[in-house]
Amino acid sequence: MVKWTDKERSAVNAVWEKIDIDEIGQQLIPRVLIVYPWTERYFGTFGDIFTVSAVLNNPKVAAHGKVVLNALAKAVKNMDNIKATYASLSRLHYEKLHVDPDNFRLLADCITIEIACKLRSDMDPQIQATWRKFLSAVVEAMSSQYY
Ligand code: HNI
Repeated sequence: MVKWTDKERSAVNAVWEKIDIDEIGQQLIPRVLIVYPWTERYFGTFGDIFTVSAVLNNPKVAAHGKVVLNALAKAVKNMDNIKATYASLSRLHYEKLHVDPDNFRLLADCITIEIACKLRSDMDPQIQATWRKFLSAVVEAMSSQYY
């Protein structure tokens, strides 16, 4: 289990409080699909995501980031239990969605970039270090049910 200091807990919560899930959610999956275009293969049910403008105008793509961020909110609320919090979600991504777990880190990087664009100088190196530790725990938990 990942251990957190009080300072780390408050840093993660402070970052999270500055996040508008609707705003960042809309931008998140477009960024993933544009920066890492091979991730398109997992979103076959989302319709046209074959060009940058199609990705940017696809309502399912825009909506899905909010789903992911709402799941991330659960990790913020359960920092001592991230692995258990994501056990069934990890299983879903492994067994049903067949998402290669390497992609979790790529998504995590996109989350960090989106948040850094928003926080600007508030995302100082120490905050980034703690945020990275938090997202690493999320990535590890999302990968935990892969066999
Ligand atoms: Ni992910 C569905 C959370 C990474 C592809 N994903 C979900 C759902 C949640 C979720 C919540 C909705 C589940 C349900 O309907 O019961 N996904 C997360 C989280 C991460 C993550 C917290 C990592 C931090 N997912 C990824 C990655 C990919 C991905 C990296 C592919 C590149 N996810 C999907 C797909 C679906 C999905 C595809 C199904 C979408 C749909 O609506 O059909």
